[in-house]
Amino acid sequence: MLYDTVIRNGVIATATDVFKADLAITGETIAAIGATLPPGRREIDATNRLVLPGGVDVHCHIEQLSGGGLMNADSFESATRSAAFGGTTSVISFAAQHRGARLSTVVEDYAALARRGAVIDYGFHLMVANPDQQTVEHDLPALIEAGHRSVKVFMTYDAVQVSDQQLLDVMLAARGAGALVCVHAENHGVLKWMSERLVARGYVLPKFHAVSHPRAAEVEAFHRLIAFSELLDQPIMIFHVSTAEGAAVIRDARGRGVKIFAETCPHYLLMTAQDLDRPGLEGAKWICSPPQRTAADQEALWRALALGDLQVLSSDHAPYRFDSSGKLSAGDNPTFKQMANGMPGLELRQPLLFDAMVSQGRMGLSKFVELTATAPARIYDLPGKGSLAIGADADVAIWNPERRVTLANDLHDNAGYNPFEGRTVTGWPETVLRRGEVIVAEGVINAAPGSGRLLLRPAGEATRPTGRLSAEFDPARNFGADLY
Ligand code: DUC
Ligand code: ZN
Ligand code: ZN
Ligand code: ZN
Repeated sequence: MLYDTVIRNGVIATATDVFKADLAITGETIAAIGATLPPGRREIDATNRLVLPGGVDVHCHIEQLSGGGLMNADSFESATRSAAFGGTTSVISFAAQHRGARLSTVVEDYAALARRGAVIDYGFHLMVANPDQQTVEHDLPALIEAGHRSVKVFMTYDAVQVSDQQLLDVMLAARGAGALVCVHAENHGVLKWMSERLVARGYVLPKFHAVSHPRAAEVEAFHRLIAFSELLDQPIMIFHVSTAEGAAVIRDARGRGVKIFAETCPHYLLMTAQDLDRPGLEGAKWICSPPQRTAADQEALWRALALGDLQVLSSDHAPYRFDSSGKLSAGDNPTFKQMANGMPGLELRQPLLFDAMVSQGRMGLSKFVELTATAPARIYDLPGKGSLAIGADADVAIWNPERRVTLANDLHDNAGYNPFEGRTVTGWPETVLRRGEVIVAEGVINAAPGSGRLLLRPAGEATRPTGRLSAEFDPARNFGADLY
């Protein structure tokens, strides 16, 4: 029997093991992993290379209309192409509802865009901004049951935020249908109050964006959200943790048995609020929410990742060009409040983290694989993704651990700038396979737009309540009142 492809003589890494072996592919899946496998129609020499699962980036905004009505800079084609160049082979992006839009239509629209452009496999978070009765009682459960097993809500941003009551509605609907609830958690009132005072006094430069998001706003929203999770016994994912205090709140809640997950992103580990402080409006390129914080926060986040308090590393890819179509859409003298939030991150998420974790020795190869591929695939129930195992999808990235690259303004997304330009990293994904097909080799991509596939997800472990309802939430049992 002849395999389709054999990747030979590499060092294979999973979230638990690192070992030298050949890896064979038949069709779209991994057929064998072993010491000396028989030949394949195609042989890939991986001597002195690492053979890793393709990265799984579960937080990226692609071809998405922002709350402010601004289209982000990427199409599914440009975003997923850039992901592939960085060794990432699966994404979860957002089907983003706006007020007045019907969620089921929104999902159809985003799915059509992805079907046309995506070059890697993709799933959707159901982003709810209009939790009316039709959404909460009909569309949301139906879409969850159809395999979109995660819901996203914002606790801030005027155009998309949900109230506490609405958040509870969405969480209860997710609980009924079986979905993880992902949340952008910052206190809306604090952000508004701070930014209005800053702008009124003329503090409008990009660096004041960081000032306008006090760390207490994150801490307060985490506490409130966790209280809701505890009340309803509904699992949640806290997006983009940025502060030491926020990580501590999560650790504390997990310690008392609340089922919550959390992520952080490369920019919170590798940047600080100083990155916003540049001449003129230049700092707008680094505006994202929550903002970058301090070196002490970086250390606390690394520690939280090492301890398992945070389980996922995502990019929060949200590309806007540094021109009137994006960051500078509000005219000549914009305030930080009018500048689109977000940075491109899909392409460099893995190279930056490989360098920080593996090359600089912070955590090691298996932890890198776990945080950037295996854990996100498990928590979000992406079938066949995130690990190298027999029967799994043959999504493979072959890394040269010695290659040094000075990052330039040459990313394959459409943001037009690289927020990490000028840094040097060691370790680079040179060859990338998606379901057995070589899609990146020698700096060239070969993947047809639309060849990526929609990932529908079963209701997995992360979506399941613990089964320990708080007394208040179970009035039927306690008081004979049927509220749900
Ligand atoms: N913040 C968000 O909440 N979403 C997209 C990007 C960002 O910076
Ligand atoms: Zn229906
Ligand atoms: Zn967010
Ligand atoms: Zn985001």
